[in-house]
Amino acid sequence: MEKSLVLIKPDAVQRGLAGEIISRLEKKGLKIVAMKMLRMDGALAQRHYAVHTGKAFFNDLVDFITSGPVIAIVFQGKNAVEVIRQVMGATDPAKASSGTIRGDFGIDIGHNLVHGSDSLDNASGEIDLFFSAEEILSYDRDLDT
Ligand code: DAT
Ligand code: MG
Repeated sequence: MEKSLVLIKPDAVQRGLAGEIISRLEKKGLKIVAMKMLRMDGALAQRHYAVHTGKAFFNDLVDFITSGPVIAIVFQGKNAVEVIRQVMGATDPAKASSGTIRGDFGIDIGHNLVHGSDSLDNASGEIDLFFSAEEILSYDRDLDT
């Protein structure tokens, strides 16, 4: 079963939207298998967003993601990577469809509330940045059977 990394970004924590975001992903059917709150430092931010190094928005992105606490969550489920991207909506909240997290709660591409891994390969690398193997739990839920 696929696993993907979600970050509830500093703007969502500040605005009291953490529960709403977790709830939407949980209600979709995804299972939380790891979760922690942390303040990312510059080194972690640069590694997490390494693919964007050198882009015009990179420094603002690192400043933003380190500006306050985030909640890092590993969600597990069928097609978790793609399903999470659908529930999140398009990168630019101004263009994201209504009914998605970004479409319903955001307007600014630099403050788009939530991160979700964009491929299975990247999910695995991103999960390893935030969690040790022991922090990722394996358990059954009644609704999965
Ligand atoms: P996503 O978060 O949807 O995977 P991404 O990986 O292309 O999007 O970019 C990472 C983050 O960088 C994104 O969530 C918000 C910011 N970002 C992307 N493109 C941007 C742009 N053109 N201007 C400002 N910030 C941008
Ligand atoms: Mg991305």
